[in-house]
Amino acid sequence: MAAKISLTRYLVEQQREEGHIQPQLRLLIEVVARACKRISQAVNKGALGGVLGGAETENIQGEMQKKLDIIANEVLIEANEWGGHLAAMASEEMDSIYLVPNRYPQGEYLLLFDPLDGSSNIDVNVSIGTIFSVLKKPDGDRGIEENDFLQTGVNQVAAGYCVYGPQTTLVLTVGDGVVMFTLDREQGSFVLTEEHVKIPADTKEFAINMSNMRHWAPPVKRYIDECLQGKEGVRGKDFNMRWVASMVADVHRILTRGGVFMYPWDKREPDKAGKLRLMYEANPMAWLVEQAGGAATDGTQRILDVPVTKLHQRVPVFLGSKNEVDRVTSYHTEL
Ligand code: AHM
Ligand code: MG
Repeated sequence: MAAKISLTRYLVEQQREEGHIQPQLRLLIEVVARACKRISQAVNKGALGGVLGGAETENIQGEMQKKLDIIANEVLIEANEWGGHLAAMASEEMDSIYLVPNRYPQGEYLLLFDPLDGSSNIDVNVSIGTIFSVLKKPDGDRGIEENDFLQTGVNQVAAGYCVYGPQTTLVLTVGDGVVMFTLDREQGSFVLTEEHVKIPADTKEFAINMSNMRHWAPPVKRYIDECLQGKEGVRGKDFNMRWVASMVADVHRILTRGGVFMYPWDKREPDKAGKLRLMYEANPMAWLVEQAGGAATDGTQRILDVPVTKLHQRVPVFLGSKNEVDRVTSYHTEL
């Protein structure tokens, strides 16, 4: 029987043979994976670990934090601050950037994360996850500032997520396709379980929060109306709908069997570009989806090209099977 390939071995071989991964980046990915293992343990314990429920604090987005949001954030910071691979971090749960303390060596990378995505699903025992994105810090010895993080998604050097569901699965890209690793709890390591992940170009499955329908813009309403008409309508086929309300779980389904995921702008809060955050939710997911042959836009342009002006910037998201994303994007752009 072929030997199982652990994440460590996979990364070492990528570094040695393919030259895709620099040593500091390899360390960074391993450290993030180690932190995800710890978060997975905390998530698994649930009520037994006293980690469920609210923390009675708000993040900068004005959202109430859960205990596990804060625990996951702390785990990621503690794991990453001392290894010498990072210059600074940014998180959905922190107002501004976190500089690696002076007592540790500074590395060349910047790490962004949503420590626990899908927070509303924690207490009801539904899949949640950690999303991360890695950028390079600008050259030079000056101190890192928030502006240094404001790079478009095309500049990412690694991106991924870890989904805590029936299995704990780490999904990764360094710009050479998408690979998946499943946590083997007996061995305590992530094992390679899927290479060359591909999203089919066509699909009959969409994911959107339908309760917001009355607030959508006309192109989104048109797209969903046509899906709902099924065989009898212009699309000539029936569609199925799924909405987990954890982006990580919805994107994981799309990487596994195709589909289209949408979180559009809507009229509830017209001044907000969307609900999801560009830098640590949309950008890493968009890159993974593109690397698996899918597409990701904000309705008019590639998410990876969206100019960044703020760390916690929001963006509308349409991602998944290419032909469906192209269609809903064309409804936004055609005259
Ligand atoms: P979170 O980062 O606070 O968990 O919020 C992001 C989540 C996404 O995972 C998911 O796609 C969306 O918000 C769910 O929104 P809704 O509550 O409208 O279903
Ligand atoms: Mg989130």
